Amino acid sequence: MDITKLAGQNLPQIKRRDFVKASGLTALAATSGLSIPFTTQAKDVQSTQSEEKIVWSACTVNCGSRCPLRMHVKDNQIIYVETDNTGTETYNLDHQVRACLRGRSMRRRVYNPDRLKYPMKRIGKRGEGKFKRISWDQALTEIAQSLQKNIAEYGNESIYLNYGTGTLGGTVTKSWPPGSTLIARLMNCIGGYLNHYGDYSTAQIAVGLDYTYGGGWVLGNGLADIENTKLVVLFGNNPSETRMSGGGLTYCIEQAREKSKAKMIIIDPRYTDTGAGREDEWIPIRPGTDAALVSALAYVLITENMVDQPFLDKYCVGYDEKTLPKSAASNSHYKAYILGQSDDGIAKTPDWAAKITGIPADRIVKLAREIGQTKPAYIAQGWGPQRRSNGEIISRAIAMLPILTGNVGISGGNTGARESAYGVPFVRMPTLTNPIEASIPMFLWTDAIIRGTEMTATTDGIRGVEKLSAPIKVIWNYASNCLINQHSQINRTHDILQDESKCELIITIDNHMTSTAKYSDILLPDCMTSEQMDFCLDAYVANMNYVIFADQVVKPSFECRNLYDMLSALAEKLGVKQQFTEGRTQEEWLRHLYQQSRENLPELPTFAEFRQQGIFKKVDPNGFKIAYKDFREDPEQNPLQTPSGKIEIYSERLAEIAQTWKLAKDEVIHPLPIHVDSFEHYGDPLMEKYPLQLSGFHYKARTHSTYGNVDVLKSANPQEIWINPIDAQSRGVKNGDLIRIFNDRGEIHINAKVTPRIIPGVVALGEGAWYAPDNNRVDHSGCINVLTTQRPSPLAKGNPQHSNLVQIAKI
Ligand SMILES: Nc1nc2c(c(=O)[nH]1)N[C@H]1C(S)=C(S)[C@@H](COP(=O)(O)OP(=O)(O)OC[C@H]3O[C@@H](n4cnc5c(=O)[nH]c(N)nc54)[C@H](O)[C@@H]3O)O[C@H]1N2
Ligand SMILES: Nc1nc2c(c(=O)[nH]1)N[C@H]1C(S)=C(S)[C@@H](COP(=O)(O)OP(=O)(O)OC[C@H]3O[C@@H](n4cnc5c(=O)[nH]c(N)nc54)[C@H](O)[C@@H]3O)O[C@H]1N2
Ligand code: SF4
Ligand SMILES: [Mo]
Repeated sequence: MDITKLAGQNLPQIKRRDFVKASGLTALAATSGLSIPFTTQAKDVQSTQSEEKIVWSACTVNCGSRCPLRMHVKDNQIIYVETDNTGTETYNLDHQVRACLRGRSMRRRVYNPDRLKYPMKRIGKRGEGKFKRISWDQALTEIAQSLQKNIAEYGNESIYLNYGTGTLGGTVTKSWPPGSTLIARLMNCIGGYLNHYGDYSTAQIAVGLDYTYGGGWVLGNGLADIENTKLVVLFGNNPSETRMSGGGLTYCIEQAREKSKAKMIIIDPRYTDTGAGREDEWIPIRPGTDAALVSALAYVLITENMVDQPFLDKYCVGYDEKTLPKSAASNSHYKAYILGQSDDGIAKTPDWAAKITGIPADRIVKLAREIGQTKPAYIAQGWGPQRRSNGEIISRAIAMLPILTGNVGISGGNTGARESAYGVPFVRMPTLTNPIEASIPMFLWTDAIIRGTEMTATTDGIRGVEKLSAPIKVIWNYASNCLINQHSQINRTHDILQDESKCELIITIDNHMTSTAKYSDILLPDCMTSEQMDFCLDAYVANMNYVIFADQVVKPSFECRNLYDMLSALAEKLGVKQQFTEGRTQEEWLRHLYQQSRENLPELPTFAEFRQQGIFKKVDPNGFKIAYKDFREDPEQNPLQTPSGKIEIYSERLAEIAQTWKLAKDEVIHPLPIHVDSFEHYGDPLMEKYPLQLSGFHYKARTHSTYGNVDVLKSANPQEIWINPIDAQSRGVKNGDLIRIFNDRGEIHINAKVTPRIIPGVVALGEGAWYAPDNNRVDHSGCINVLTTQRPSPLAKGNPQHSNLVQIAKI
């Protein structure tokens, strides 16, 4: 690989030292744990170039972190990017929030040849990528007219705000949830819009775990609490890749373990970067079978007397006959299920689970003893295990381990959910009220285009109304690549969008010519974060959180306009400018929000001081987060928000749904967190045709698709399909070979990474590569959504994007 060539080709003005820093060499150094002396290089820059300024900006993408970027600018050009230089290395206090290699390559997104430069209108077919340049006035006039026409004909329920998280960390620019965006604010001025609920991240766990613990989103102990634990068990949780910032969780987990010396066991089909030699044990598991593993662990815990019986009696419903709800049949409790005394008559022994999970029985026994005998234990799941066709029930099953062992509500323990983080109480942009009550599961928007008015509460999980009154006619895609790249089953979406009489207008507001942009009717070129002023917040960190002053670093490129300005101009055309702007500019709004925030947080400096210092950090005044501590201390006074007020191992609400909802034969909803098969999983009859499980993951090369067009990141972290040597050998595939991956939904051609870091029978592909189809619809980038399905999971109606069956062959 010639990195010099790659790095130079798009950016001829690039400087040598900049190249070294943003190059793949540094990326490799970062992944191998080497540190690069950035500050020394910065000094070098300053001493030779006197008029250079440093301006604070931020990376606001949806990776769970948010990072400050200190941009070196000269002559309105970003020449160099650094990160936080304030604070110390003291974890959980004011430690430095260091950007990852993606953020540090921000310059390459700003000056990327894919930048959208002018408003454009589609002239070819959707997806062809043929556009003509139009004026801002024409673009906004056409949008205003189309909105008015569709509202008159179909009502505001036909206007949809698509999922999009490209600027999740922004304040004025925040892109999700829809109700927090400026698009919503504008639509609310003209009668509202069709909302969505749930997200691609956590659709199944958000619904599933709520039945166990209640109260909506289920909390976990903060990761910092790992310093009080003896054992860390992570199910499909990979913070070293999914929370990469130095301000984020990967740093916390290491620092906390440094203190507690807790043992760490990782359960994942892949040997992840979170392991990378730092784990004590990696237990490879067949995807989608965690509930079988947990059931067998429960079997050992029960038969070897390691369950916390007083905890189960006092705090839980349905562990055994004593606490089973009256409505439940006798012997329908969890213990009976595990011991084989309920309907199926199968004891969930380690031997039983070994066949399903691929984990040897003796290893299961050992793990059970380890969990049963080490207290407290921090047991957590990432969101990989739940992004599946049986994800709801899997998320509940994993939570059974801390429940059975009484680890809930104590320091050093956890609920089985992912960690909670502290949030700074900063004031957000007000977006007015949406008069439209209807809301769809975020995953079903393609269906809402073709059969919207057939969709009801019980068939498709429609909320707010019994039934939709209109199909989707207009789509807003703001900071979203979810029209194509990030939504499942691209070829189905393609077919649906080809019929322009169905969805009549697709508006995309983005910085780059993405695959979503190519399927849009009107393209509005947005400013990048560094081309405007905003506050950046909402990172996932442990006990310390922060807000970043993202200042305007350079003037907008080409004809780009920021979201606030373009929507203000559209508001004027729609006759609602005063209501939309309240007479403020973007900067005036930020000053206004800041003033309000200072009332919540008196320690915030003045606006001018904040601008200068760039980042404001605050440590959680309440110390380490321990989820459901109050409940543990006094369950009578502090009941959970479940119907019983207790942890519901047996859920009567789920028993009722299982009776009343229409489900296909291969879909199971069950009152207990049992192991079930589901579509496109191990054991599916479809495996005869497609014998490999294709599992996705979130990749360090990108944040979803964002940064996916940065050449140096691409060359340092190539897009490859992981395949075990056993599966490769039987197909004659060698490392680096070009292979076909296919199922009935599509085909990808990409290179193989033959590695023992993946369990046999499973192949893995990082999500987010930029869809690159040829004329036969074969993708050549490794965009996994060519192969994923739009069939939703049974309970949440969520995206089962990690559950896919495929075959591969050498080309
Ligand atoms: N198969 C599969 N698919 C998945 C997933 C998976 O695991 N597997 N994960 C899912 C998950 S969890 C999520 S959250 C979604 C994420 O899906 P998206 O929210 O669509 O995330 P991105 O692909 O990063 O797309 C964000 C878009 O915002 C744009 N953008 C970035 N900065 C700016 C800006 O300043 N202004 C504007 N206007 N645009 C900007 C980017 O160019 C990009 O087009 O993907 C989901 N899709
Ligand atoms: N670098 C980077 N960071 C990101 C993102 C990104 O795109 N790039 N996206 C961000 C977003 S929006 C989100 S939602 C989060 C996503 O965070 P997660 O959903 O937790 O991330 P994934 O990589 O999908 O899954 C985590 C791990 O679960 C494993 N896994 C998959 N299936 C199973 C299973 O059945 N059982 C078990 N035990 N393990 C399984 C995967 O191999 C992976 O290592 O990441 C965030 N962080
Ligand atoms: S991609 Fe995430 S971790 Fe990396 S710089 Fe941006 S916000 Fe930070
Ligand atoms: Mo996500």
